[in-house]
Amino acid sequence: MNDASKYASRVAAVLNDLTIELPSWGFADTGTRFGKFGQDSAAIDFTDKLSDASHVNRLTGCCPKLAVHVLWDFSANQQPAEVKSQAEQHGLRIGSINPNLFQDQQYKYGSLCHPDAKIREHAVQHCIDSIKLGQAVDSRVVTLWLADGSNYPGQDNLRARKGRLQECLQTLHGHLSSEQSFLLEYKPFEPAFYHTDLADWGMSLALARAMGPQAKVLVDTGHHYQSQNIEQIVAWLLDEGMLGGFHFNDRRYADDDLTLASIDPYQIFRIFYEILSYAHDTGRTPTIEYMIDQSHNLKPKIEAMIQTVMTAQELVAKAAIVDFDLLADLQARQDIVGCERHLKQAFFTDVSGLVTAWRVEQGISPDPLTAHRESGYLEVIEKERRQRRQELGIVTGGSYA
Ligand code: PSV
Ligand code: MN
Repeated sequence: MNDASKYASRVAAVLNDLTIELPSWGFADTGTRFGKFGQDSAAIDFTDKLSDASHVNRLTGCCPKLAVHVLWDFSANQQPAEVKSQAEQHGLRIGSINPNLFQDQQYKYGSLCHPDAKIREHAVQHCIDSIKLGQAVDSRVVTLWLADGSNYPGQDNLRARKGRLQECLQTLHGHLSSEQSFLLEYKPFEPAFYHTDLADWGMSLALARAMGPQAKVLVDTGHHYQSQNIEQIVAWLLDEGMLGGFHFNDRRYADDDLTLASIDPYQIFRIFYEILSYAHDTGRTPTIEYMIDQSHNLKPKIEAMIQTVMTAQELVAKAAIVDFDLLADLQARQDIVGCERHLKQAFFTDVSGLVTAWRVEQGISPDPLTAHRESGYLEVIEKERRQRRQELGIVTGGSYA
C-alpha cells in the first residue's frame, strides 16, 4: 500500500490550490422536464443563493465564488456594483458569468448560428452585455454554453452554421478585457437531437483557437457519450494549452446532473491525475476554473453541494499521492500491470486523514457535512423561506408545462 502520510505536504498543496465555484442555480428549485419537487429550503431569490453559497464556503473553505446565469440571476434594474458588494458582504465574489441564449422565443432555430442575421445580432448583444456585466462585477470568466443545433437532417447547412458561429465568437473576443477569459462549453445533444453546433471538444477547440488567445475549452463532465475517455480529452487540452475549466457533475445515461463521482469516482480521479501529472512533468500549473454544474431535484441542495466539494477534495488528494516518477519508471519498463496497480493503489488509499488534517489546519470542521447538519442553518432557512413563499404566493414543485 502507498504510504499516504509521506505525501501530506503534496496533498495540502493541491487542496490549497483547489477552489470550486458554486452554481447559483444549484440552490434553487429545479428538476427535470417532467416535473420538479420543491424543497422548503430552496433559494427563492439571489440573496438566498448568496447566503447558501456563503454557508457552503464557510464549511468547506474552498468555494469563494458563485457562478451566475445572467437571465436567472440579474434583473434589469439591478446594479452590478450592488451585486458585487452584496456578494462581498457574504464573503464571496461573483464567479463565471453564463449568458443565456436558449430561453428566448426568437432562438427557436438557434442563436449565434441562426440563419437570420438580426437574431444573431441580438444574441451577440446579449453576450456583449454579459461580458460587460462580468467587468462590472469583477468576474474573470465568461462561460458560453450553446443550445444551438437542429432536429432533422437537412434542416440547415452545417458548414454555414459553423461560419456564422465563428464570426459571432470572434466579435465577442474583441469585447473581452485583458483580464477576462472566455470558455466554450460543448455538449453532444440536447436540446437539439440531430446535431448540436458545439458538440464536442474538437469543435470547441477549433472555435476557441479561431476566437483568440483568451478563449479556451470548458469540459462539462456530464457532456460526453457513454464510456468516452474524458481524461484523454483533458490530457490533450492541457498539452494544447487549451483547457480552461470544468463543470463538475456525473451522469449515468445522459446529462443527468448527478453529483460528481457518484457513478464513477475512478474517472474523476483519473482526470485529476492527468492534471497533476501535467504539472509535475512540465513544472507548469495551468489556470483551470473548477465549477459545479448540478441541479438536484431530489437531494437536499446544500448537502449535495457540500458532498460534491468533499468528494472533489478527496479525489484530488488521491491523485496527489501517485508517485509520478515511479510511474514513469514503470512505464519505461513496459510494466503494464505495475503501472495500473500503482494508479489503483493510490485510488484505493484512504486519504481521509490527510484531508481532515488539512481542514483542521484551515480552521474548519474536519467533517463539513456533519457540521452543516448540526449547524441549524437548514432549519432556519426552511422556516423563513416557507413563510416567505406563502407571503409571495409562490407554489413550489409541479410540472414545467
Ligand atoms: C447545459 O446542459 C449546461 O451544462 C450549461 O452549462 C448550462 O449553463 C447549465 O447546464 C445549466 O444548468
Ligand atoms: Mn455545464
